Amino acid sequence: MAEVHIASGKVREIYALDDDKLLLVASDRISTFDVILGSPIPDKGKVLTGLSGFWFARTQHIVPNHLLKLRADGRSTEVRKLTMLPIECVVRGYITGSGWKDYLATGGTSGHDLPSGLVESERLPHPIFTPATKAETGHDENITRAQAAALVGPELFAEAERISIALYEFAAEHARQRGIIVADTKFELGVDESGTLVLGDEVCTPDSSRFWPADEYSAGGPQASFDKQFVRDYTESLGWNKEAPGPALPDAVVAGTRGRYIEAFERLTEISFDRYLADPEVVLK
Ligand code: Q0Q
Repeated sequence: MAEVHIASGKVREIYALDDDKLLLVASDRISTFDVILGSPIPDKGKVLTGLSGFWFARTQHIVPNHLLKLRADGRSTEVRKLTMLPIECVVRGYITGSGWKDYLATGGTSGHDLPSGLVESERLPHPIFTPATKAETGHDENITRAQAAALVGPELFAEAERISIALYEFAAEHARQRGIIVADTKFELGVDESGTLVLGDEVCTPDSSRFWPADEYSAGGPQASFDKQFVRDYTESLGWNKEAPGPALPDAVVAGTRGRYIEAFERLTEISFDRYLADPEVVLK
C-alpha cells in the first residue's frame, strides 16, 4: 500500500493509505512543556498504541471507534478516515493545569462555575467537559461549552459531551482501582460518512491525559507525573529554560521513563508488555 504522509504531531505521524483509511504511527519521541526532547524513549510509541487499543476494545458500548487494525509492529494503527470535530474534547476530574489557571482568574473554566475554595489538584465533585480549540503550536485554548456548541452544532455538542464524560468515567475508575489517577484527558471525536460520532486519535494514554500515581496524591499543589516525573526532575536540574531544543537525557532517565510507561501499560491492561510485543492484538481480546 502506498503511504502518503499527511500530518505530523509532536510524537506521531499520519499517512493516507487510501481514500477512506489512514495509518497512525506513534514514535518513541517524548515532549515536555511542548518541546520534543533530544532522546527517544524506546517502546514509548508501542505502549501508547497498546493502551489506546485496550480502551478502544472496551468502550464500544459507549461510542464506536475508528480502529480497523493494530499492526504487528505494535506502534502503527490503520484507522477509518473521519471528519474530525474542530474542538478538543477535554474532560477534567481534577482541577489542575490550564483549568487551575482559569479557576484562579475567574472562579471557573470553560464556563463552568466551580465551588469556591478549591485547592490545586483537588478532585472535582463531578467530571466536567471543558472543550478547547486546537492550536497549531503551543497550548490549546479553553473555550466555553456555548462556544463549542456554536462550532459543532448543539446536537453534536451534547452528544460529544455525554460520550466524553462517559469515556472518562469508565477509564478513570478502571485506572483508579489499579493505582493510577487519570486527572484529565483529551479525546478527539469525528463523524463518519453517515454523520455518526466516532472516537479517534489516542485514548486515555499518558500523552493525552495526566496520569498521577494514586499513592502519592496530595491535593494542594502540582502532582508528580506517573510517566514524565524523571524527565521533569532532570530537565529542572539543568535549569533548562523550557525552550527548544530540548536537552538530551541520560541513559538512567531514559531507562527509568521507559519503565514507567511499561508499568502504566501492565497495571492498566493486566497484560505483560512482552506479551503485547509478541502479539499486539492481545489488547483487543
Ligand atoms: C486525525 N489527528 C491527530 C493527529 C498528527 C494524529 C487528524 N480517524 C481520523 C483521524 C484520527 N485519529 C484524523 N483525521 C481523520 N480521521 C487525527 C490530532 C495529528 C499526527 C497524529 N489529526
